[in-house]
Amino acid sequence: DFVINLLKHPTFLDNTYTTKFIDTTPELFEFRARQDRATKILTYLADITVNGHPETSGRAAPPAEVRPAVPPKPRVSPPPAGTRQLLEEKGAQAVADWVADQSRLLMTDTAMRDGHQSLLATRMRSIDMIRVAPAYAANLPQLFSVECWGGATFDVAYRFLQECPWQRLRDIRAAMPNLLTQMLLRASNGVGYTNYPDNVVQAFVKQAAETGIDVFRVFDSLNWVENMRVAMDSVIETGKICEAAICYTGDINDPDRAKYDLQYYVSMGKELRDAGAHILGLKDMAGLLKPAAAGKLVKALKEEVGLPIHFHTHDTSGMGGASYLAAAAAGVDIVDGAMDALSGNTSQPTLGSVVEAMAGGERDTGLDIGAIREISNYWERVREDYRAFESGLQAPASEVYLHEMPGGQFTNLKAQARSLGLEDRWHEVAQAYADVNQMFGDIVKVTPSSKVVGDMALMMVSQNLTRAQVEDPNVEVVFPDSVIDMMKGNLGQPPGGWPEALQKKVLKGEKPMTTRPGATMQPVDLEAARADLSEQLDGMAVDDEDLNGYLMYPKVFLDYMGRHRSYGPVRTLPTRNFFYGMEPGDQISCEIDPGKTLEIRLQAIGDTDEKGEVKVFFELNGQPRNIRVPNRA
Ligand code: BTN
Ligand code: 3PY
Ligand code: ZN
Repeated sequence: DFVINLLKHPTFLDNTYTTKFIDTTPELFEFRARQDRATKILTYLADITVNGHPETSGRAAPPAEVRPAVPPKPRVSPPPAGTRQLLEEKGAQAVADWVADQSRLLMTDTAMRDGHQSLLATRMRSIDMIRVAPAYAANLPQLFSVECWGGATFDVAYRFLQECPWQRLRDIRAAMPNLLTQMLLRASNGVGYTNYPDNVVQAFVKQAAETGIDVFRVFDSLNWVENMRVAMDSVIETGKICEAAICYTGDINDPDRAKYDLQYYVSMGKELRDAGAHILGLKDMAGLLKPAAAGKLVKALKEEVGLPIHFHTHDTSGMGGASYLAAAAAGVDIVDGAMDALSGNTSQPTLGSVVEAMAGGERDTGLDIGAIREISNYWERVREDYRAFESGLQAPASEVYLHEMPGGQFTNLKAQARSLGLEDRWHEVAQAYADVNQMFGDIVKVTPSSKVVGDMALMMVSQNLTRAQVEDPNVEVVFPDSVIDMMKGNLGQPPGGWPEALQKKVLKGEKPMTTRPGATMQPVDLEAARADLSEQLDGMAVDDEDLNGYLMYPKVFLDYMGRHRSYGPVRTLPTRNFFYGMEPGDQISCEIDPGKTLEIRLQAIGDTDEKGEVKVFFELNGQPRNIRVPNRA
């Protein structure tokens, strides 16, 4: 009967009902009183304390001594006007025009998205971002944007961090009211790994804009512009900024890679401009755009396409900063850096160092290097808590020009190789990745096409298969599902199509699709999906954010909701305690609602009883509370 209760609730009646109601309107859950959320959090803490967290056990642990991560103080309040005010007051085209007018080199910080996606397996929790966001807003109002959402962060939040990605966005948005928030959108693949029906992509973009995204970087994993239009049109319709991206692969200065030459990129840029892009993204996801080529490409795109250019690279080779300098000299408008402590190697070039390199020159960024250092010092401390997710990569390497793996995939694939017992054959995996790319016809490799190439490469190394054997019609090969799916045309079409002989072998005679997958996929009945989801959640009301989470990742979302019922708002726990629980004598606080804080102290851990359970003794806001959990350790 809480449904009736809900319908009469004032926030529902006046239509402001857009937030997570379990967390923000607990009075609706009188039958599970406030105290109950505290019990849930204590249950989680007790469980992790006794059994460890499945994601961190067996991995390197953070330093034993806990130094609190203190975010820098905002120097002014409220924060000065920034790019966001321009968007709000004058619209997306005005922002693009303003960008084109600047002589400064504009910058985006990627620490909250690509930085940790590329260095820490995407595991950074919202609380660590939200705490520092006010310092970004007050102390770095000259930033073009803050990339803080999309890509792999969406499903990792639900799947591994037990938190709602929409809530993360809402909180970051509120903490940085003057800065443009930016996301990475995989066009028809949404924030997933396969094409979705058009109306699912449209609904997702609308919701992301509503919850707080200002700049959408849209790309297609095969550079198929046809497959980007639905997402681009949806972004444009919301009034937000459509940054359509060219994914860079190959080498425009290498005559052996003529498929992706200067002309290829210039014509793609023109197609994206004609499709309505406000800004042209140059997305160098693997960090292959060498300095001389970067200068040449930026110059050509500026002259022939005419849009402002936003260049994104990864520093896997160690050459990323040099490419930025060359691009800046050639007139690039915006570049992506990561705050120093989350930069370098497979992440973005070092933001502070780019700022220093430009300082005092014609293209001085105007950013305060002192403010950058303070924020970076905060990230440096935060990063320690995520030691379990460090890749162990020791140095940049020119090998990236051989394998061409995206920065966001590199460490992931390495971990996958390790789990298959192939760790000491990593350089063979790298070679196989390059071979698979050639075998597939030399394609763009970025999520999800990069995952398909990775799956195939791992399979070849683990089964000791060569490219010649895979291509031989007389050698039987059991292809990974992702390869079959891609060859069927389910991710779209690469330039020049798929190699026919291989495609035939993979599909065993089945006819591939050559049209846009979304054009023939049935639209999802959104209200039926909402009703279906509600029923699976025992009649709980389903808002648009939850519905969109469910449409992207049905099972991941339902699993998240199931755990949410047992563990409550664990996103409010400090990261140390989320991953490692507590030690007797530890005291922490977590704010489960604005102004409502739980003070939690772990008193003692009991022995395991005859039922295999452990009693954990807490003090909650000064009152003793005992929780029993099974000992599974
Ligand atoms: C996951 O990895 O499934 C998400 C993290 C939450 C899982 C909880 S943590 C406490 C309990 N112990 C486990 O092994 N799983 C759950
Ligand atoms: C993603 O899609 O998550 C990426 O980072 C691609 O570069
Ligand atoms: Zn990237």
